[in-house]
Amino acid sequence: MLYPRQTWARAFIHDLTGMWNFRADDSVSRRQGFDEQWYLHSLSKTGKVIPMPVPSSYNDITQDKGLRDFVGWAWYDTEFYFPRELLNKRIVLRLDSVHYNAIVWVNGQEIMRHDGGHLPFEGEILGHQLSVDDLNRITVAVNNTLTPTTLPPGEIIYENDTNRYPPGYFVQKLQMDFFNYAGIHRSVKIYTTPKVYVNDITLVTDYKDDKGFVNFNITTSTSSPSDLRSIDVVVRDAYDHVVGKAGNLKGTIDIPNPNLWWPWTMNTSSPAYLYKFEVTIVTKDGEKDNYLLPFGIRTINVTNTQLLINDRPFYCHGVAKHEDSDIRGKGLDFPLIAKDFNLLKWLGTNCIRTSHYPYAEEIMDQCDRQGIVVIDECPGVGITKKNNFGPVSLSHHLKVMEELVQRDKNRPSVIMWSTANEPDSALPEAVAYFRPILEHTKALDPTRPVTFVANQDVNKELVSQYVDVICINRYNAWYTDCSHTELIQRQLGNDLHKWHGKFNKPIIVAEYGADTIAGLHQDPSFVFTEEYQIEFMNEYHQVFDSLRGDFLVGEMVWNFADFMTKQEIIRVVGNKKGVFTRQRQPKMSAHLLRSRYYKIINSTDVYKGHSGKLGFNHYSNIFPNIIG
Ligand code: BDP
Repeated sequence: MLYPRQTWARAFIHDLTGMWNFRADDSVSRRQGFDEQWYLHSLSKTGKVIPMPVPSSYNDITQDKGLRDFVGWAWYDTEFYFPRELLNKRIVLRLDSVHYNAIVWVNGQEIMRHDGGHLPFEGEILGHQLSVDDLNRITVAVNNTLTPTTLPPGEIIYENDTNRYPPGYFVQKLQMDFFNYAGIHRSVKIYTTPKVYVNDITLVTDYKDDKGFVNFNITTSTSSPSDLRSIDVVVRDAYDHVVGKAGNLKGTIDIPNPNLWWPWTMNTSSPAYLYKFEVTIVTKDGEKDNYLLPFGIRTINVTNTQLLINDRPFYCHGVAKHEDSDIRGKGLDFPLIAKDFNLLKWLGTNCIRTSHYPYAEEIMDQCDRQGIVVIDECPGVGITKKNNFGPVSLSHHLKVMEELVQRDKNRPSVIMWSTANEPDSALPEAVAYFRPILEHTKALDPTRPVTFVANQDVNKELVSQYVDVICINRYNAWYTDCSHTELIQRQLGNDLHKWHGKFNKPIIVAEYGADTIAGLHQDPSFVFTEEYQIEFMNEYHQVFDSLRGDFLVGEMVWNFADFMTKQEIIRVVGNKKGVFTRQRQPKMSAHLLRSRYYKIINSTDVYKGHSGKLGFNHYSNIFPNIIG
């Protein structure tokens, strides 16, 4: 499945962004919509509908608490015209992300179903299912219920004590802290391709001396290449000059003097250099398809102590993020994407983790373009109960990794696949569960390291032996020994040494952080104040500095920005561990981090060695009193 990109052969892409009709099925069974077949008619004819923006989460759009916290099936529909002259094409309906289960109908006929948010799915609409004289209708039913076998897992608890709860009362229990935003989160598009079309492209790049290699494998909808009159493969540089050619579906193209793809902090002259891979096929009947894929030439390797990009050690000074915003929830939001990338650069960040689910392709495009490296994580967060490790969960998890690798395999920014966040990897069941997931992911893509993010005690950890890079989350002086920042260096230092001693693999600290209410100050520091967050982070930074260049290959603060959570007594309107507020204003900690990251950029020999010192000196002493 290729992302719908406009080319001369694929000019028609109709984006259904806008106000859709919306109706939550609040019947006790949540099945009224199916019983009454709401998909057969315009939703507005079935009962009261409200306008709902697509893309967005439906939770924070209205003033209705019931809808914010709704669990069950919610229904959407919208209408569109389809051009008569395109009826002879292959017509595809693509939804970039619907959370969680989705069923999609066109003019009352079911087109497809999909389980799981954050990843795209598509299906063909047949010409006879469409009208060219009248409006057509798309209906989408979305169910946000999380169960022991969904990713992330959750549980519906029925409360049977009628002294305390009305009959049929249930609550959704979550096993992660972030709010379970739901709805049609990303774009919905109708596009066409020729009937014989380019189905998939896999690119694997390499280089040696002054030559780059682009190993390509193209699949088309026709299984027999003899159905094709011609195949033209062309590689263009950033100026659109042709730098390589081929005439087959599989092979290697040599690129003389390649511009390698580098993270933006590692090359001043041409960071994040993107080439274009263009394929044109012509069938015996003269039908033509054409697809253009941006890509970069780079390699990733791992040793016992290092993560290498293009054979140079890479240190990740990054942030773990969330897709989260006021009002839109997890809905695709271009101004927010642009702002976040400006803030990532302002911070001096060279790496993000897509905690705890795959981010929008529009975000990934910016990572490729702007040179931000990505640890690409699947929605395997909160796999902590024994009933989350069964065969149904496993087969779904394997499928999700396939969908993720399929979606992002050609992205130069993606340097690692993360299969989960904080599962109970000390349970014996975890080995039988994660070993095949890690091995399967590696088999799908042998070119990138695989990992999961651990939080167990090193002595109890069972799964990390199967990863390439160890990622761990640590909350010393927050969830343990709260307020005792004086213990951080001793505890974290000893801990990291033990992890490396036991597994002999490079380590990234993938989370560390303290909840901080912006504007709350107290000196001496006190938990939840900005002073505490700074003091806390400074202690972690001392440890990171002592191990950087040894086996520590990255640090990621938790979190880039404050984000919404479920309601619980340890959160005051959301998780406040951001270095930015939810509205993207900096806390003191953002300035501290910025100062630190620019210092790292300036002082890391490998960056100097490659392309000269970057011109960011003036950032390193903005807060000399803070960084000491
Ligand atoms: C970590 C989780 C992350 C939470 C964080 C926290 O990985 O999703 O938001 O704790 O509690 O354990 O702030």
